[in-house]
Amino acid sequence: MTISTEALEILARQEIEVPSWAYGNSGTRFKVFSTPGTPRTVQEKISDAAQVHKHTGLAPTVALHYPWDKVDDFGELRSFAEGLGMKLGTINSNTFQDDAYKFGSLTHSDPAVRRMAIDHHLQCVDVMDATGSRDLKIWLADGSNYPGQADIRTRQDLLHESLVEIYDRLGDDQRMVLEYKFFEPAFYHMDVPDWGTSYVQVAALGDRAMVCLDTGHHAPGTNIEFIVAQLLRLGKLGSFDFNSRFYADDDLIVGAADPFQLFRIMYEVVVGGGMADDTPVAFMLDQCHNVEDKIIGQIRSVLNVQEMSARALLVDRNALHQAQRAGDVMGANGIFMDAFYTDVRADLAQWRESRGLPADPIAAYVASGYREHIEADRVGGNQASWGA
Ligand code: LRH
Ligand code: MN
Ligand code: MN
Repeated sequence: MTISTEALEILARQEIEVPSWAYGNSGTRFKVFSTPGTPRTVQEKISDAAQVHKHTGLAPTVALHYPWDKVDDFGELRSFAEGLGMKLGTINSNTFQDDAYKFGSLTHSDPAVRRMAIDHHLQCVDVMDATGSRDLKIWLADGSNYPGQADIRTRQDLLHESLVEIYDRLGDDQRMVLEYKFFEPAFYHMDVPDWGTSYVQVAALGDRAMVCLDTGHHAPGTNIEFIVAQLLRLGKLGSFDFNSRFYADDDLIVGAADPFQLFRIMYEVVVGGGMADDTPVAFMLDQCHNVEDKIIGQIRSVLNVQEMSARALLVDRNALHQAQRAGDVMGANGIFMDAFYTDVRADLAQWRESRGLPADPIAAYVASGYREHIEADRVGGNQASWGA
């Protein structure tokens, strides 16, 4: 099986957004290991992100987290990024680090805290106006740890009220994506725990509010590709936060833990129109690199998404539908698995070269000397960490 010309055209327009926080030091609650050459400023994070794009041609935008990536002049930051051939992407809000948010933010029972959280989001939209970003991503840490601690039903109503105010501030070309997560930091209930809750909340707002699916935010065993199919069917899949996990919200390299799951997800994206020219689906990474090289980790991640997209595009859909209609269980499964087991790496390497990109992006990055350069250059100052 080789990748068709039509599939290559689809792959040529694929873009995967990288997160600024992937380039900072991160870790677990036990230890954050630092890496020489880690960025000290937002500009240095964007420079590192530009390396991923330079060697893969796949990642022209970088998502920012506010206020982790706060600067005085976001217009200037936009020009800086553009000078490196990059664009600023999704603005991620942050209502999980202030003391005021101990018992919630947009769902807090105290109107003063809700006001503070709404105002933060309005500020994020101001940032989007300056950066030219389309998407505001909202992930809430809101929830409770003990049964009875919070009025879970009222909090849904409060969330709706808060989101209405934020949604109304969006420009015509801007969108809101609401990310769900089934646990952590709250352990009994989260106010946006699942796709259904996110869907209900965004559906009540309007067309420019959609769901963000973070692949690491589900209970083990969840059929994520089913959720992808359903949200695409409903026209409400706004974006992905791609990463992989073995146990919890591990934020590991996408496709590292379960490449087959990534294939199944990409297949549903393909059949649901998520790779079409005018797709509303934004592909983003949400990852942290605790022990591995961060830039190489990001290159590996975008390549894994590309590889599984290519394999998903290989599925012989006509033959598959025929087998499905005929009730040919093993035939249908065989057709699906044939595509998954097809190694597309050599074809993609050749195709990359034909487009003026390195056949082996990781080798090209290592040979470029960029790592030695940043290790020597970025001494002194504070290295960025997950969160700053
Ligand atoms: C929450 C989350 C969310 C945040 C990011 C740093 O677990 O996935 O997307 O903004 O981590
Ligand atoms: Mn996420
Ligand atoms: Mn997460």
